[in-house]
Amino acid sequence: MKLIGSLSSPFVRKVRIALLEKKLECQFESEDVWAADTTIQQSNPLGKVPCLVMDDGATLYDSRVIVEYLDTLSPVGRLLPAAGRERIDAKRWEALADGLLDACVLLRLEATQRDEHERSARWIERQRGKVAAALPVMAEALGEKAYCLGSQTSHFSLADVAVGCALGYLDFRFPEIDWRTPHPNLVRLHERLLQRQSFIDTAPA
Ligand SMILES: N[C@@H](CCC(=O)N[C@@H](CS)C(=O)NCC(=O)O)C(=O)O
Repeated sequence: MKLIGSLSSPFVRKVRIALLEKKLECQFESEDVWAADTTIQQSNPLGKVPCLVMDDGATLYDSRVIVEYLDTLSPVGRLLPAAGRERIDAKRWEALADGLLDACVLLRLEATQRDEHERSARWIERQRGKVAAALPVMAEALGEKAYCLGSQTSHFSLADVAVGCALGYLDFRFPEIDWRTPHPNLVRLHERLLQRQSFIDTAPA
């Protein structure tokens, strides 16, 4: 398998963490999707990373589909519960964390890919509002649990991978957004996740 991506993308990081947690071998091919000569659309018509090239040459995107596929390849480091309410809870956590990241990526594009006169204050405000609204919902759902998923006894899952990537990206690209002061339980989760080798090895760069 080959993963096409960039070391700064939080969506690519989600897949890299899944590969490490599941101890799956995979080549990494670095791709700058913003470069004029990018060939990403030969693998993903949407022109986005991550994109997974499977051994038979078929390609998979996006990060949610890739991670779900990887989880079927081995019982090691199971990331998604097999079925039922817990499985869909994990997917909802992932949708929330990815949605926060979508807003962050749009904010970043506004700042890096558009000229000053093209930028829209209303659009920026709208995206910032999504980030600001998602964080307290995450904190409320986490409560005093060690990990996102489960009620009394929580356990590490894809939900934590997704939330950890979202919080890590905020620190990486938006250090001015203070999510720590209002949400000490998210800080505790983030610190717990940062002790895992998979998170250490994939720190955004
Ligand atoms: N929903 C997608 C989002 C992927 C995404 O937005 N990737 C960004 C890099 S962080 C990208 O490739 N953007 C290029 C573009 O929008 O043209 C996923 O989960 O994989």
